[in-house]
Amino acid sequence: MSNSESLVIMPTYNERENLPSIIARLLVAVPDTDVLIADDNSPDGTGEVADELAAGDIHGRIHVLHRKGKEGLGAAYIAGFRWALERGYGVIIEMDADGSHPPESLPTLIGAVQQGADLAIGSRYVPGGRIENWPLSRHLISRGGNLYSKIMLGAEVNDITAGYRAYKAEALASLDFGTIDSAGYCFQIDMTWRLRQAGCRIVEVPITFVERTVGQSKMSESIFREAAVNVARWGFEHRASQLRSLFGRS
Ligand SMILES: Nc1nc2c(ncn2[C@@H]2O[C@H](COP(=O)(O)OP(=O)(O)OP(=O)(O)O)[C@@H](O)[C@H]2O)c(=O)[nH]1
Ligand SMILES: [Mg+2]
Repeated sequence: MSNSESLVIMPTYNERENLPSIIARLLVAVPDTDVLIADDNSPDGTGEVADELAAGDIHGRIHVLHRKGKEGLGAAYIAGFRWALERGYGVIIEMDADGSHPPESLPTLIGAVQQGADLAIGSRYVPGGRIENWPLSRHLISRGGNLYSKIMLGAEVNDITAGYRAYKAEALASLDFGTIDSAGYCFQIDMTWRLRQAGCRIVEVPITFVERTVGQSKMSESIFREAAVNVARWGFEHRASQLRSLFGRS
């Protein structure tokens, strides 16, 4: 067991230019937090950069999970969650490596979980939340995705697709990871929906989201389609189960 109470999981695929600076900022913002870099054998050598960062940290806070190949964000996070739960961390955080998620917001996110939230979402769509340097098309996609999820699922979460978030370990441990196969940002909706269905306490804290300046986005049409189809299915299943209970059948 580590001395740290919290662990930041950072999935990486071709982020060698972003990784050193984001890790440096993170360790300044939360010096008593550990980091797990979950790299999918990035062709650009991000995995080796991660190993060098780990070797260079005299406090031993940086850990690296080398995975075989690109399997998507969701699979990398699930491997990271298992790693974290085996080691007894109390607060487990998701964070991108591309600089979009300011490490300076980590104390607020971690604090929200320590004060009783099961999931604290770093939200762009609550008062105080902001987005920097997005073209109109990205605003429309993100707003549209959240609105669609709200209508389909009826969940009162303003930024359900957000990838910057902190979980209480017990809440994560209650989930059956084996049944989660969402790969893209649909994974974030999936996680939120499962916790909400389980009656968990979800809060949103405002963050400033900054568009990446270096490296390439992995956003794709198939990731978009996966989210649209899955959210519609979950919404339908939810409404069907509400109807069944209304008519007294389980
Ligand atoms: N391990 C692993 N990490 C991934 C994979 N796909 C994306 N990532 C990482 O997940 C984080 C988010 O991915 P991005 O490409 O920024 O995707 P996004 O944030 O939805 O898209 P943008 O907003 O355009 O940047 C980054 O740290 C990526 O390096 C993957 O298949 N495996
Ligand atoms: Mg990004």
